[in-house]
This record gives sequence, structure tokens and C-alpha cells, in this order.
Amino acid sequence: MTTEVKRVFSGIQPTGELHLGNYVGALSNWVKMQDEYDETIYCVVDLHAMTVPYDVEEFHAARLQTAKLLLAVGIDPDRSLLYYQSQVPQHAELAWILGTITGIGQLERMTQYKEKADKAGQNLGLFSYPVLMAADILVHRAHAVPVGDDQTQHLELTRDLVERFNHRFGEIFPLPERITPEIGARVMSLQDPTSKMSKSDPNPNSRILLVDDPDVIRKRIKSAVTDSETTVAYDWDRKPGISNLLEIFSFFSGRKIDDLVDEYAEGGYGRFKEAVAEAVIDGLTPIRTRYKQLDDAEVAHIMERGALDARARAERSMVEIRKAVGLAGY
Ligand code: AQP
Repeated sequence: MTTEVKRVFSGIQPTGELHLGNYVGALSNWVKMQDEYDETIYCVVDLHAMTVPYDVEEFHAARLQTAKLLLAVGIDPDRSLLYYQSQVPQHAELAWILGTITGIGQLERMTQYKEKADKAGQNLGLFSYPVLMAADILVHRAHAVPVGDDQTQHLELTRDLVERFNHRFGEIFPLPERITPEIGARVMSLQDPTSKMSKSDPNPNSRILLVDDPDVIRKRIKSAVTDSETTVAYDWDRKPGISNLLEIFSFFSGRKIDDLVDEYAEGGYGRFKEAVAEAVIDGLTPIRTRYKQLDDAEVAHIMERGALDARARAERSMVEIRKAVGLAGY
């Protein structure tokens, strides 16, 4: 059932607003891969976001806001399939099937589960989150998955499940490859450069949102935690704060880290931070502008159209999967 068409799948949760880490680590690759692969499929994974406590109205609004941001960063609905996960029930059906070949011990080792369960409390959905993520990827038989570094363990589980499933039921799924950017695969918090920038960090100064205006961006970068020295250098062990800013700077300016270090090594952190802020502002301004121009009803229509197409594609896969596992017919 493997095919010559090279297909990309990735998803993002509609929990809160999207931040620089999401963009640098994942979304920028989503956009690029539209030119590099035959098919790109992107999903707002709302079922995943239900695994932590949420407010129903805010959650509903965040789905649409996330869809709008994806369009604003450059996902083109004429070239990519874009939809809400919950509108395609085959994701959940395949997750059930994959769950029957997933070991409990393997899920218990997932660091994201441990971290989130500590913060938000345990539930079965949170525990089986990586199985649903595997189903998201495999229901489209994707070959490549652009994600940040934090998803490495989940992708490994997906690859294990592919091998286990194919061995038991026949060659149904291709082995998906994780695609991460060379720099910025893990953008760190601006307030604690030893932990990743995250939507759920209670301190808003820890992150920059894609819709933040220039003044907020300047303030957040100015107050980013660094160290007590004055020389700009790329050294994650000794200078995690400065190294994080250097990666962000390099991403947005398109310049090499060595080049930036040469130019900004001396001259103090103040001047360096100002330059980082201006590069980020230049990069995010077009996204913010496009976001403001998008019409809610039009975006809802795009998502509806995407779901129709995604359901048809996912069902084609499921017909073969059901047959392989012995669930076809009456
Ligand atoms: N700090 C980051 N650096 C690089 N990539 C990141 N990603 C997230 N944070 C960073 C990548 O963004 C994609 C979408 O993430 P998600 O929203 O589906 O899941 P997440 O990893 O749970 O995002 P957050 O912000 O960290 O949310 P919370 O706070 O809820 O845990 C993924 O490809 C992810 O790798």
C-alpha cells in the first residue's frame, strides 16, 4: 500500500495563542514543505487539546484563531489540506486499533505525559495522546512529519507502531521521518532558558506570540534572562540565554550564528538584544498583518472544505486498514 507520492503530515494544538517556538520549530517547515513535497496535510488537533482542563467557549474560539494563524504564516489551502482533527473521526478509530498494539510501559515512559500529568492531572486521553498522534500521521500514511525537538519521543513511538503493525498485519504504513530545523528545533523560554518556550507557561514574559505587536516584542526580548557577563557567545552550557537569542536571531535574519557572534561579541547585551528584537519584528509583522485581514467566515469555510477532503482520504486508508486487521465486511 506504500505509494510513490511523498506526503507530509503535522498537527498543532489549539491551546492558547501560537508562539515563536511553534513557528521556528515547526510551522516555518510546514510552509517550506509545501514546495518540496507532493502533498502536505496540516491539522488543528483539537482532540489532543482536550486532554488538559479547558473552558469550552475559549477552546472553541482558539480553534478558529489557530486556523487563522496557520493561514497567516503561509499555509496555502489551495496547496495544503487543512482541517480540524475532530471533523475526521477516522483519526480516533485508528487510534483505537493502534492502542491494541501499544505497550503500557512505553506510554508510561513518555516525558510529556509525566510533565503534563503532574501539572494538569492524569486522564486516559493524556496517557494515550501519543497513540492518537501516531494515528494522525498514519491515517494519511505520511512519510515526513515536521515537528519541534520535543516531539522526538512521540515520533519514535509512531515508528515502533509502524514496524509492529506492518510485521503483524502486512506492509500498510510507510516509516515516517521526523523533520526538524537545523537551528531552533527547541526554542527556549525567555525567562528560563533551560526549559522550552511553551504556551502553558504561566509567565507571559517567557514567550513571544505571533500576534504580539512590536512594543511587546521589544519589551520581552529586553527582559530576557541572560547571564552576568557582557560578551555575546554561542555556548549553551555557559550562556543558554544568549545562545537561545542567537538562534532566534539567526533564524529571522537568515545569517549564520558565527557571523552574528563576530558582529555582536563586544558592544554589550543591550545593543545585541535590540538587534534581535528588530529581526523578530521584521519577521513577524507580515504574519500579524495577514492575520488581521482574514475573515472568520471565510476561514470556517476553508476548514469545512478541508474536513470533507480529509474524511474521504482517511476513509480510503481505513478501508485497507480494516481489511488488514480483519474488520472488513459483515
Ligand atoms: N519551544 C519550542 N521550540 C520549537 N518547537 C516547538 N514546538 C512547541 N514548542 C516549541 C513545536 O510546535 C508544534 C506544535 O506544538 P503543539 O502546540 O502541538 O504542542 P506543544 O509541544 O505541546 O506546544 P507547547 O507550546 O509546548 O504547548 P504546551 O505548553 O501545552 O505544552 C510541535 O511540532 C512542537 O514540537
